[in-house]
Amino acid sequence: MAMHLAKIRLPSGEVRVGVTEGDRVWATPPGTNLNDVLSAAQPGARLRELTKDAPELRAGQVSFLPPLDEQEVWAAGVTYKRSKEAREEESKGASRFYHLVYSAPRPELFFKAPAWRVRGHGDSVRIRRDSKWNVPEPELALVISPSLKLAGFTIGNDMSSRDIEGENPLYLPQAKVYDHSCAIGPVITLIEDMPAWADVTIRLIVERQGETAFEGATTLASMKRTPEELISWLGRETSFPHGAVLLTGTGVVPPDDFTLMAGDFVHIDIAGIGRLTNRVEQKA
Ligand code: DO4
Ligand code: MG
Repeated sequence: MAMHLAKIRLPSGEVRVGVTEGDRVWATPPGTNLNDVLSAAQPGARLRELTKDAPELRAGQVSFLPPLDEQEVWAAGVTYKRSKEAREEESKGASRFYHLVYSAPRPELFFKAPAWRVRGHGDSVRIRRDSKWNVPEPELALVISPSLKLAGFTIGNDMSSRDIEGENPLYLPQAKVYDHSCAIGPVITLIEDMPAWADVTIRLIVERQGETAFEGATTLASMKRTPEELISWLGRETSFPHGAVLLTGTGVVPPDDFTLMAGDFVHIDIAGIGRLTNRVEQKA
């Protein structure tokens, strides 16, 4: 069974880097941070060494925090045809820019959240009060070391207000960046433990009052860009002393008559990583 990296809160309240294997969890010694593992030449071996004397816990005894220390979260956009087409539809006057960015060598990259604004597995995510058309965006997230090496993968939800972006693409930061608009987790899968790229399925399920209100899926075979390409553009003129997390864009867009509602649950499953679940809320 594959090992995963996590940031956990222990029953004592202490926060540690953790290792999970199925339902079993081990904490690394105090003072270890995620980059100590992610920057190691052999992250899997480093994890085993750090946890060799740790007592075994069960997943139910700990809570899973966003797997971040001080890493910034960035996001790529329009990396799947489905995302390009949905945005061309929602933003009539500006549709040609989505076509251009889908085909251009330079990808769309935007700053999504500092680590402190990121929500974890089991936390709530938010829809804006000044928007009537909101969707989750289920995305593979690249975990990048300070030296810009791809170290692993996690799951991201790039919550988005489609009517705000559709009104004018210059409103993108308001459609994408607000309190509780980004969730990441629950664990990081090291690259050596990830299934073959083209076989990786990303599935989105929106649950409303116990029923499935929307379900859709894609595979990484449909992504137009490679992780290496996105990381090289991200790091061209920007350094990341704490490393970074890069969301790679959505390939699952619900139909135009669908919007999230407060009380919905968003489940995102990515093969080889697990499930990220968040409840949707709207500020009173
Ligand atoms: O162009 C706007 C953002 C696109 C995006 O977030 C995505 O394709 O996932
Ligand atoms: Mg997105």
